Parts: sequence; C-alpha cells; structure tokens
Amino acid sequence: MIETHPPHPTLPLDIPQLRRIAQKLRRHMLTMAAGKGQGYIGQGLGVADIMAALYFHEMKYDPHNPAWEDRDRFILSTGHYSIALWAALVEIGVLPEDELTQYGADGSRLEMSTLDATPGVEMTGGSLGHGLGQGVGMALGLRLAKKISRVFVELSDGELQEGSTWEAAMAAAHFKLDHLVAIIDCNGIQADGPMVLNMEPIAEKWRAFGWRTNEIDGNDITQIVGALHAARSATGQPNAIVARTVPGKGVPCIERCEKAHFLNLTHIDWNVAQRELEAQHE
Ligand SMILES: Cc1ncc(C[n+]2csc(CCOP(=O)(O)OP(=O)(O)O)c2C)c(N)n1
Repeated sequence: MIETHPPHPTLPLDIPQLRRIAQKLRRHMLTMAAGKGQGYIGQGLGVADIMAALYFHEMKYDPHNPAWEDRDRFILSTGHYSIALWAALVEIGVLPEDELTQYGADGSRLEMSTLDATPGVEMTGGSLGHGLGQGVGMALGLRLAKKISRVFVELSDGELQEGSTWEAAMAAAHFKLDHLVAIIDCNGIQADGPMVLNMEPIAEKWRAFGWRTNEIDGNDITQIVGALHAARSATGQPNAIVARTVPGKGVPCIERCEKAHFLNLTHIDWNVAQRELEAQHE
C-alpha cells in the first residue's frame, strides 16, 4: 500500500469537507470567469470534485513548498482547464485569492491555459495530447531517482482521439508504471459541441491497453475517492479512472449550454450563474 499522507496538517479532508471544498472551487472559478467575462468554465466546473479530491485528500503535497521534491505530481494535460487548477491552488494557499481577478489578463500568472512559470504548475499546457506522455516520462524519472512520488494526469475525452495519448498508454503499461494515475475527464464535449468521434467503450480501451481501470461518476466525491484509493494498491499496472462528468456541474444555466466549450457574455449572465451556484446546498 502506498503511503500518501500529505505533510499539510489539515489534510486529508473527509468526504463532507471535500464537498464543501468543491463548492469553494466552483465559487473561485465563477469569480475568475465573471471577472474576465469569459472562460473555459464549463470544463472547470465539471472537474471541481476531482480537483478537490486530488489536492485535499489524495496527493502528497505541501502547499507551503509546491516545488517540494517528494511531492506527488499533477499534470493538467488539458491546459485550457487552467481555471480549475487556479481555483485549487488558490484554495490550498499556493496562490493568493486576490489574484483570481487576473484570470486571462495580460501578464497574469493565471493564464487561460497553464504556464509552468506559475507556482504549482508542473508543465505548460495548451497543445493537447501531450500530458500523458509527459506523465509517463515523469513517472519513469521518479522511479529512476528511487522516489515514492506518484504522478496524476488529468486528460480529456477529446485527447483520446490523439495517437500520442495511446502511445503513452502503451509505454506506461510496458514499463508497469503503477505509480501513474490517469484521470480521463469524459464530459462528452469537444470544441464545437458533442464529441466528433465516438470513443466508446472508453474503459474497455484502457483495459485492453493494460491499465487497471475504474469507471466512475466524476461528480460523485465518494466514487472519486474510492477510485483513487483503489489506485494506491495497484501493482505492476498503471491506473486509469474514467470519470464521467457534467460540463457546468453545479450551475444549471451553464449545464444547459449546448456548446459549453468556451463561454462568454453572449451565453451567460454571470450574476445569474453566481446566484445559482450559491443556491446549491448540501
Ligand atoms: C494539439 C491541439 N489541437 C487543437 C487544439 C485546439 N483546442 C483547444 S481545446 C479543444 C477541444 C478539445 O476537446 P476536449 O479536449 O475534449 O476538451 P473540452 O471539450 O472538454 O474542453 C481544441 C480542439 C489544441 N489546443 N491542441
């Protein structure tokens, strides 16, 4: 069993606490999108529960030292989901909350796509299809360095249409990278609406590539935590978590958007969105 306790004294949080954190992450994301008037908010809201579980429960991570060499690594392969990472890094204390208003601003550290110059970011994102390969490289490097750190890679269903993802998947299984966890955000959308290619059955594909695979509701914190715990005990196989998420989760007017890939003032009244989020109580 992998030792995962983070060094932060208040972590890991339990399930009810994680639900509250996910709500706070959604609030941060709406603050960013409303401030800029636009953003990749649908995806961010969709993965809020996953981000809460990773940063506040599962990852070995020291927010006082985000470059700590023994940390678990998180790679956001979908760089345009940066809004979700900024929310997590603000909530855990790596970035200051007053920077949220800088999302997407010129010269900001909170770019619309991740930049590795920002504290807490492992790699620059934007060019899709590279995160899993980078994760495989990191996992191999950590093994060579005899580190016990794990590597978590978030990628999207759209990235399953890129050959580089499957090349990385083959390599991970070949090298038996059991300290690698891929979380595939299956939100069913791509840039222009629904998925262009049918990628189903997604879980079976990962199993066929030699990955220990769990398919879950990616907006159910109990299921997310369960799948992350299961991944701790993998031996000799990398782990895939196929997470079915709802774009805009928690904000009905965004959930209803047919094209939730990039939203601006023509699609969303941000005041309504914020009120709807606050109306969600456990
Ligand atoms: C290699 C590459 N090709 C195209 C793009 C342009 N692009 C940005 S986001 C996006 C949609 C990708 O869909 P998905 O990864 O499933 O993300 P989601 O719809 O959830 O935002 C595309 C095509 C890119 N960033 N990188």
